[in-house]
Amino acid sequence: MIAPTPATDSPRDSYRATADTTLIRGACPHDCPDTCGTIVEVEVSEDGQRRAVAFYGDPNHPITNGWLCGKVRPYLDHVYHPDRLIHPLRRMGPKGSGEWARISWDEAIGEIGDRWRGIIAEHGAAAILPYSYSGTLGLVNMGVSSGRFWNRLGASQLDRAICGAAAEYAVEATLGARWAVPYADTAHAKVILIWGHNPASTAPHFMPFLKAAQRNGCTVVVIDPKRTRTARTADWHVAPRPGTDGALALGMAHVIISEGLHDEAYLAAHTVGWPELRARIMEFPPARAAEIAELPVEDVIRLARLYATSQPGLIKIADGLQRNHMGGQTVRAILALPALTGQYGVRGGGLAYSTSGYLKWDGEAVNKWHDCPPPARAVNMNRLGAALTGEAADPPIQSLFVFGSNPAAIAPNAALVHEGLRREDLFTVVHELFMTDTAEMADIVLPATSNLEAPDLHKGYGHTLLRYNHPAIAPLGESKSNWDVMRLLAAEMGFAEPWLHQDADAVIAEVLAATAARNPRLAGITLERLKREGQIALELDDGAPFADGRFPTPSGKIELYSQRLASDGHDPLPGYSGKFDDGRMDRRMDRRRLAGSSDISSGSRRDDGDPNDSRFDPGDALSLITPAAHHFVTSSLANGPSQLRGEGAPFVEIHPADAAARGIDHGMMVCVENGRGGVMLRAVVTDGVRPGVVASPKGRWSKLFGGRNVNWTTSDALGDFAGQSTFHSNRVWLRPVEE
Ligand SMILES: Nc1nc2c(c(=O)[nH]1)N[C@H]1C(S)=C(S)[C@@H](COP(=O)(O)OP(=O)(O)OC[C@H]3O[C@@H](n4cnc5c(=O)[nH]c(N)nc54)[C@H](O)[C@@H]3O)O[C@H]1N2
Ligand SMILES: Nc1nc2c(c(=O)[nH]1)N[C@H]1C(S)=C(S)[C@@H](COP(=O)(O)OP(=O)(O)OC[C@H]3O[C@@H](n4cnc5c(=O)[nH]c(N)nc54)[C@H](O)[C@@H]3O)O[C@H]1N2
Ligand code: SF4
Ligand SMILES: [Mo]
Repeated sequence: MIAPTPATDSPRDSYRATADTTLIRGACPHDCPDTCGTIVEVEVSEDGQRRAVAFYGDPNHPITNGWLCGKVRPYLDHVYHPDRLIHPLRRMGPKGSGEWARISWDEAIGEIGDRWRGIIAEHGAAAILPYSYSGTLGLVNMGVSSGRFWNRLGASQLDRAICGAAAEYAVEATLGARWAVPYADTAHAKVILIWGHNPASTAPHFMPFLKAAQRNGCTVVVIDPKRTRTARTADWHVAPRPGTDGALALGMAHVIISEGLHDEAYLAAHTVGWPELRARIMEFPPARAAEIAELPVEDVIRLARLYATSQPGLIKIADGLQRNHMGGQTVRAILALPALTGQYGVRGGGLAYSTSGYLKWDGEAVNKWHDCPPPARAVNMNRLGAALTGEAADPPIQSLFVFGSNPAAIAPNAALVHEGLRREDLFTVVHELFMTDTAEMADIVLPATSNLEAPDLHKGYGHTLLRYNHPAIAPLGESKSNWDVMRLLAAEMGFAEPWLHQDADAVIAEVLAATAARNPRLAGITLERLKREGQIALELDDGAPFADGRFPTPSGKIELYSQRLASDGHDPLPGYSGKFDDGRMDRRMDRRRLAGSSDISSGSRRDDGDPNDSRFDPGDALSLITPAAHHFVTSSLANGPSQLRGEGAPFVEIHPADAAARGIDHGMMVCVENGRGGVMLRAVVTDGVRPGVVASPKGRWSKLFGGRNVNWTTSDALGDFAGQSTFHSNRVWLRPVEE
């Protein structure tokens, strides 16, 4: 397939094409709100071979603006990496031994079919678990490939709650939809609270807009236990203890109400539950909030006054903030602040979380539920280790099919995940570009295409642009896209439904048409136009989100008191429960305890720990957060030479006072451990983390660094809402080790 070249007559034309190359438009597939427009420069040899020779940001994409982040700029090194998997492989030695034999696709798919038919006969199709997440965010290769075939098969459903489930639930319950202030409207803000979010690394194209706002006189505050790259550019960095933001927000609300800075008229007109919330807020005087968050009370008061008196006031959050036991209620408490001050619907004020709610693909077109057996039981992806070692008992998981994810490196409680993956009776297939920590544990490895090699459609979650990804080059070796593998598996399993055999473009056209029939924001946006024009913006009203004062909740108002939460068994008011990880619990003890339990949704069993383990004195515990690495996207790109150079050796940041108390010097190797496991990291002694907190970025490939990463310590307990992961609720103990 030869993709068309982009238009070259645009007013801002600065493409670098030469007479010998073709330019192909694409979209960055990574889990990042910016969803950049990319340009691939392709050389076509005389015999028709296509080779990508340059890769850069599209100058005609209004968010990308001609530049890509440092992670993705060297993308051609990723595409042409010498370690790319290019043939299917079958395991020869014991699991994880690295002994492989090359096999054909026919053999690979035939063997998968044979194994699955046997498993289905004995246990039913629910004994097969697909595990996929954010390797690509494309409609076809993520959404549709994670739905249709698996639903038709009757496999276990995967509850995809590893990232932002609690915030999504909280925002939808409170405001009715995930709508966000556009990046460009940041210019109108007079104060911006960037709360538990690090856009300098995780949404880099927001930063020029933030700087422009600052030049306009906007005050920027970053609230983060770590002095991140974003915090360094802020006017004020506030560093609370992790997990205490709910109390901080309620304490700020207390100040706002006590000083009469709230907007009674707005609250009366646009909210439900204001009197009840008011009573709740009264439980959090600033002194109490300050004590919980371990901040000076003056800072709580100052922050509240600053936010309530500088308007428009924008609060920008992402998902790192809520990866703890109280993440959902934390977000609820924060969402109450713009309601108190009447900032929803004000241009440049209110909330910037995600734009995902403007366009949700038609679920039926994506998943074909009506043509499939009833959904089988769901397995929470955060509980993978537990599920593989007995928690998912009826039926037991006998086969795991991983694509677009690297659970051996990114899932919590890694020791238990590995214990599960080592099971001799577990038939594991991994579809990957590289021999990741997860692929190493497979029985069959299938080679996957990179983003340059397969078509797809992308929508941003930080903006409202849609962009088609034209394939630029042929698949490397024998690699195949996720969707092409689903089509092969469907044929192997004898499923004749045409919606399991369409090509990617037909899938896109169908989902677009089905979605457009219900969502006027897609009016007139067709596959043909997307292929021709580059990005197309959704049709949105001109005003700020919620400018008409209507919220798509059941009441039509902001639900400060949420009946939906009450019905789901949660505190219907924003609150703060003070629930933290214990850290002492041994993972095996936990599993034995679980053997008698059928409840996989509660996280409470983590609370009691093993108080007898003398290594773990509660008085010496530190709180470990594992934020985004600047140079990787979780574990994607974390095997790239320039990304690895940028990130350096795996490290943990620790405050000088905490380091001194443990005899840790800058540069020493330290053991970071708790009852779940441990990892060796290089100590970086810095006041860039607050006392009591240590920080080590997520995403390391264990196999490159002694076989372990920080997820050997993280907890697989679930958070307050929607089965949320709790990576940042993690208690650890540090000690120096001999080298
Ligand atoms: N460079 C890069 N970009 C990425 C990713 C990546 O791995 N690398 N990952 C992508 C993905 S999957 C996601 S979900 C997004 C995440 O985007 P972000 O949410 O911006 O990223 P995180 O680093 O996970 O978390 C943000 C910040 O929250 C802080 N934090 C942790 N716990 C707390 C707390 O209790 N309170 C407060 N106030 N702050 C807290 C951390 O120190 C961190 O600086 O980024 C995406 N973009
Ligand atoms: N300690 C700690 N761990 C965390 C987090 C944390 O905050 N702390 N954050 C969590 C979060 S927010 C997230 S979203 C998850 C992300 O975890 P994952 O969703 O697993 O994402 P990646 O680590 O990027 O791994 C994606 C894999 O998919 C592969 N891939 C890319 N494109 C394709 C494709 O087209 N087809 C196939 N078959 N494979 C492809 C890549 O090579 C890569 O190995 O990690 C979580 N892990
Ligand atoms: S990771 Fe984000 S900032 Fe980097 S190129 Fe992709 S979309 Fe753009
Ligand atoms: Mo994520």
